Amino acid sequence: TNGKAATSLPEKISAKANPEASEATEIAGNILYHAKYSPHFSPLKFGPEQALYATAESLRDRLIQLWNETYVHFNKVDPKQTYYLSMEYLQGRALTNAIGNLNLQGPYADALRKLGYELEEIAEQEKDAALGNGGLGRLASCFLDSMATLNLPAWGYGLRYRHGLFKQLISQKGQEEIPEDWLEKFSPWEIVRHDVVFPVRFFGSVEINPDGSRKWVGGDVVQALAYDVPIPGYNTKNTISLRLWEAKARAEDLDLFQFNEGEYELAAQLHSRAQQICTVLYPGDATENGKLLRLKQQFFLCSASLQDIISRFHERSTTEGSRKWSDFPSKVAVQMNDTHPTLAIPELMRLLMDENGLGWDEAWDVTSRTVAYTNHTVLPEALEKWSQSLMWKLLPRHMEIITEIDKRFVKTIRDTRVDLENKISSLSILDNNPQKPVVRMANLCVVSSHTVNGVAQLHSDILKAELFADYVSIWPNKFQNKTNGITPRRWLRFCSPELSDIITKWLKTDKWITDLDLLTGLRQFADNEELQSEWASAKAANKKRLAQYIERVTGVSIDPTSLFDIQVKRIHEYKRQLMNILGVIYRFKKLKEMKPEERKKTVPRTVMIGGKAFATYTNAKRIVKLVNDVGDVVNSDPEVNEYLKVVFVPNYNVTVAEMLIPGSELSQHISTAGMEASGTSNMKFALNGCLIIGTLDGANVEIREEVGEENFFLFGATADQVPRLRKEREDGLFKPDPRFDEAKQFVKSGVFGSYDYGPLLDSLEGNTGFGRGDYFLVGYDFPSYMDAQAKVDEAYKDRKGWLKMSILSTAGSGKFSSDRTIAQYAKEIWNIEACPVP
Ligand code: NBG
Repeated sequence: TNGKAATSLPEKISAKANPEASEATEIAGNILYHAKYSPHFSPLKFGPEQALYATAESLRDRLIQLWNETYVHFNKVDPKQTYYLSMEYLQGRALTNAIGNLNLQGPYADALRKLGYELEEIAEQEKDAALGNGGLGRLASCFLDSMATLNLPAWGYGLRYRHGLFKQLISQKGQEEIPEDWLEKFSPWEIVRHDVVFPVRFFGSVEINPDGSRKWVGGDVVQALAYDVPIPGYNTKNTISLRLWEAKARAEDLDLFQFNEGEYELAAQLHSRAQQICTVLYPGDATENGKLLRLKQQFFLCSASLQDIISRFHERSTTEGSRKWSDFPSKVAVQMNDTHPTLAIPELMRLLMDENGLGWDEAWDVTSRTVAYTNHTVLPEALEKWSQSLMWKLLPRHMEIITEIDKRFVKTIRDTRVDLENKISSLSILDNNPQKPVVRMANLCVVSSHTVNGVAQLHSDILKAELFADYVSIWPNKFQNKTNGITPRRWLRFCSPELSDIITKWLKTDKWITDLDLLTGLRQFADNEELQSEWASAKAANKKRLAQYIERVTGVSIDPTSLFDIQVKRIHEYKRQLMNILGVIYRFKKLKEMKPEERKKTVPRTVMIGGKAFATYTNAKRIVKLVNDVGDVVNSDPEVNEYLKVVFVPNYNVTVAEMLIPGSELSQHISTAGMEASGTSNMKFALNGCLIIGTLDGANVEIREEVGEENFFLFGATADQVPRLRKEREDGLFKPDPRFDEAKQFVKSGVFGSYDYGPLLDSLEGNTGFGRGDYFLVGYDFPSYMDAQAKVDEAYKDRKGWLKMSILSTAGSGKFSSDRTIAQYAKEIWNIEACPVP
């Protein structure tokens, strides 16, 4: 590219005769217009960054138009609409995605070329919107893409965090966190809506009116201001909204008197308190203050969104006053993404009763027919429980309502189910244990929602059999499964155009992009040599691109012909990155012991591990450090580094995933069975023709069914064996495999540096008093894991066999489109229908 030549604004754009070219000319003119007249940059400069913003703004014009058309159409048709409430969205970059969904790839690339840039180079300038932690947030973003693509009347609601998920820096100390700054300049994708503002109250007290009705008064009131991010569907006009709330103080909250007295901080205290609410994603909640702030965030999302939903319910009334509240559930569906938005329940009750005069029974009927709850984990530490005293302080009216919901629920059980009498203490919403009285948010969700779902078949089965078993006996029809999915646009079409083109060529259609089941059509060609060779060269190109990226960000040069083995996800003990690296350590030791000619017979591997550890999760941070230390030693070992490289990929995020996944050949999804609710990167890898080594956990089970068991490297205990194995492990009845001991010993011997790995390794021991007696069963699963890895090496030696498995993996991934998932939610939970803009 000639980026340098174009740092000042081009004077003229040459037009050509054909229509594509004229569209490109128009777009180029548009981009220039924004470069000149948007107030953000000096109009004389046109570097890559200016080009990005101007390009994005030119696209935004189109998106706003489509967004408006969609809004007007929905208002006219007045369909039932879904509102997806989520504390997290991991949107990643938007430029390539918007251009791709609007099918403007060619014209935009041409337009930018006229201005001296390549589209890819400009796309590279964009920062990720990382308003989420991991799978749960990325799922929400995939869902938005599918809702828009399926023309569903559906919107997302979230928070506009000033700083998204931290940036991960790897130093000699291991992981360091630095604040992320996606709004440093500004985001070209959001439209601030000064006309959409709602008050949200905190603290205060409850007043009883003469007629017995109640009113929440006093406390602090902050303003929720809407920012709309338009979400275009693929190949459709429908463009929906991700509405993100920002917290603002009111002008009158500034104490001018104090300010003029020179007490600036005091004067602006309400401003700074309002500002705190959306400052960071997931503020640490170890302190009381931290807990209070998180609870404020959750309530802020729920209150603003519900007020907005109710005002739209009124707005769409055709004739004044024609709306009946009992119609609300046939116009509105609210989906709670995990328990974080649980406060939507008491807030809707409050708005209906206190602000709109409904009685309890009517309000309860409306609320419980409107809300539904998705559970995303069975890990006890992630099931939210809020202190009752904190809740009374921050949300006194809501605690009254929750107490009443609980009282009525318990009474119904006592009256109708004597057999559950001794279960009441665990089924109730309030846990009144005098040591630590809490509100169990998951229980509130189950009691109040019309539908509860898990996110993969195994997970949903576990919810029904264990976590929510007694509720199932009360409401057998309340519980469903909705296996997660991923958008095939971002996760195949746009991140791997080479492979996509091959698929389109062999299927003779590109309809698979919105009908992913069509991929099964590839099965008949899995043995075809021509397809295999095209497949191999697309994969090779993606691997080469990945190798260049790795070298650029880590300085480690990797062999693009080695087997690329990847594990990327949040670092957590249950996900067992520790098992992966212990396997690598064992492999390294064996390679060291081999004679050179023996080594030559092995399959060269590059193991890449990436992911962020929660800032205060010590063992997870130790794992990050260990992977980096092992990498340092292995990669600089001249005897071995031709056959093994170990890379820690820093700052894993959506954009890094888009680079890694297309270049992967083997990926690891190796959680202790029963602990990973679904997993969604497993689906992305499989879709990109990457083989999985994994346990029978989460969606792995269904992926293996779909791609065929001969195309999946399975190992490990099953979920139903886990409790017994844990018991045996604790009781000292477990005999470790010698390979497991050897790998741990090797670390202890100090080969990987002087860092004290004692506490980390102790967590893998039976009952030593440290750790949890190998709670995650790394020791138990290690031998079968190593055996499965040996099978991987054997399989990789057979190039044709491997390519066939790779093709079959893609061919079997159709089920995992989020279009399928969302179509099921629409039909089986929300009861909504498509509403395409004509
Ligand atoms: C996560 C699970 C994953 C699952 C995603 C999306 C939470 C609480 N849960 O297994 O751990 O894929 O949700 O459903 O983040």
